[in-house]
Amino acid sequence: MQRHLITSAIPYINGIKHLGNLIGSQLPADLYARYQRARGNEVLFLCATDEHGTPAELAAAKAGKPVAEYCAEMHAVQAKIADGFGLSFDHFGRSSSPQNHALTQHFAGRLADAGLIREVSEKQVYSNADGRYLPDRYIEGTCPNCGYDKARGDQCENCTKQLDPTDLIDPRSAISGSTDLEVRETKHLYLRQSALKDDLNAWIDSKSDWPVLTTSIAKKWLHDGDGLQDRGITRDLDWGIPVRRGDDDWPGMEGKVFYVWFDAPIEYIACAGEWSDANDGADWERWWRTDKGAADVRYTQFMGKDNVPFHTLSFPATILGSGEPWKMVDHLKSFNYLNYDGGQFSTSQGRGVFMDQALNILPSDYWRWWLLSNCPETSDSEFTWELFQQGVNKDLADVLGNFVSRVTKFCRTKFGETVPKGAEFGQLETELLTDLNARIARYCGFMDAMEVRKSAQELRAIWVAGNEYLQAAAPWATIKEDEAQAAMQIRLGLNLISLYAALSSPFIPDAAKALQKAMRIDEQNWPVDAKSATSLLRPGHAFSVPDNLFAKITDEQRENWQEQFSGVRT
Ligand code: B3M
Ligand code: ZN
Repeated sequence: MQRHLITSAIPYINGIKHLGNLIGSQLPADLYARYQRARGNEVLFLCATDEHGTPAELAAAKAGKPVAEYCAEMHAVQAKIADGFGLSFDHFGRSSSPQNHALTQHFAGRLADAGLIREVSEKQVYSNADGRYLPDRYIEGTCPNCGYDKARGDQCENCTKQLDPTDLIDPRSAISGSTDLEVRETKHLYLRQSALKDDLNAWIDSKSDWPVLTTSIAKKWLHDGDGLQDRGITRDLDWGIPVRRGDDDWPGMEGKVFYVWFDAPIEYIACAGEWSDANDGADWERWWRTDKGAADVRYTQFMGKDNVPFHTLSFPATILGSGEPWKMVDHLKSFNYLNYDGGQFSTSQGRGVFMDQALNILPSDYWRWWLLSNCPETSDSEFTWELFQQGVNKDLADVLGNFVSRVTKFCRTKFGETVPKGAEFGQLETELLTDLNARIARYCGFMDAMEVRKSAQELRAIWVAGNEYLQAAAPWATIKEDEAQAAMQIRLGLNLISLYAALSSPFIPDAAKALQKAMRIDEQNWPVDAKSATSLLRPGHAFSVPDNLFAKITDEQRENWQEQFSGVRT
C-alpha cells in the first residue's frame, strides 16, 4: 500500500472562488486523492484558506467586519461550497490557526539561527490618500521585466516574475488609484534565498519526472538575471502572524507580521496538525517528518502556474534552511489558466462563473466532468457555454446516461429487476473485455501520471465501448430469436454499469454513488481485470432502475445562463 500526501494550493479567503480557481488546483487534486483512495492507498489530502495579507484586510473592511470575524465566516462559506463540489479534503484548515502561528514562528527562528535571515532597512510605499502602507499586490504598475502595465507589487501575472513593490514603473495605489505615494523607511526581515541557491538547484535537478512547465519556471528564477533574490518575509500590517523568533520576541520587529506568502505554504504542514487535533490526536508527523515515518510518503502538490515559483523556490528554501527533516514535495502538478468566454475569469472584476453560482444551477458532477475533461493542462483552455453544453450533453447524457438507462429499462421490461443469467459470453463479449482491459490499464496509467485530460478521454472511451457493444449485440433484436443470448448481453450490460461506477468515481462521485446504489453494490474494489469485474453482479442479484442520471442542457438554458453570466458579479 502506498501513502500519498496531497495538497492543493490554498485559496485566498477574500471571496468565493471562480471555476478557473477550482480547476487550477482543488479539483484535480481531489481527482487524484479519490483515485488513490479507490486504489486502496492511504491518503492524506489537505487544503485550507489563505487568510492573511492585505486582500483579507481590505475585504473585511469592505464587508464592515473585524478581519478575524470575516475570515471565520468566509472559511465556513468556502468549506460548505467545497463540500458541495465533493472536494474530499481530510481537513480544510485555516492559515490563521494557532498551529500555523506556532510553526511559522518556529521556522523563522530556525532560519535566523542558521544565519539565513538578515535585517534590511528599506523604503516602502506609503499612500497618503489611503493612509496606509501599500504592500505587494496593492500597488499596480508596469512590470520592469516585460512591460505589462497591470503588474502587481508581488508578482507580474503576465511573465510570472516575482517582484517587490518598489520595482514597479509608474506605481499607483490599487485601492484608490492614487499616485500620491511616498516612500518611507522601515525595517524588515529578508530570507537569504541566494545562500540556498545551490541546494535548491541540486534539489530541483533531482526531480527528473517533473513536468517541463514546472521546472522551466523554477530554473528561470534560479538562473535568470542576477539569479535568485533574497525575499522580504515581513510586512507592516495589523493582521497576520506576529513576527517572533520561535517563542521569543524579535527586537525591532514589534507590530509587524510575516508576509502572507511566508506563512501560507507552512500551513500545508500546520494543517496536518489541525487535522490531528480534529481526529483524536492522529499521528501527523508520519506524514511530514522523514525521521518519523514520512520517508516513504509520496507528496504531490497541485497549483496554478503563477504559484510555481513560491513552491519550487521560496517554500523549499524555508524547509531546506530550517535544517530539519521535513518532507519535501515529490511531484508538483501545475496548471495553466481557464479563460471565460473570450476573456479572463476575474475575481476582482467579478467576471465569470463563481463556485456558489455554479452549484445553484447544476449538480457538481456536471461541472466536475466538464472542467476536468477540459482542464488547462498543456495550455490555457476556454470555458464557453456552448462547449459546456456540448460536453455535458454528449459525454454524460448521450454516452454514459443513455447506456445506463437503456440497459436497466430493457432488463426491467423483459427480465424484471434482477440480473438475468442467460448464455455464456461469446466472441463479441470476449473482444469487448480484451479491449476494456487494455483501456483500463491505460486509464490507470494516465491517472497515476496525473494526465487529467487523457484520463478523461480514456474514461469516455470506456463508456463508448459499452454503447458500441450494446449497439452491436442489439439485445432488443436478439430477444426475438434467442432469449438466453439476450439475457447474457443484458447481464454484461448491467455489469458494465457497475464497472463504470467504480472507474468513474474519481471524476463524478455522486453519479457513481447513484449507480452503485441502483446496482445495490455496498463495496467495490478498484477493477483491474474487466472479466472478473464484469462478473461481480451474479444472476439473481436485484437492482433498480436509477433516476435519469444526467439531464441534457437545453438551448434555452444555455442562452439564459450566457445572458445571466455575461456581466459583472455584484
Ligand atoms: N492563495 C494564491 C492562489 O490561490 C494563494 C496560494 C497559496 S498556496 C500556499 O492562487
Ligand atoms: Zn512581467
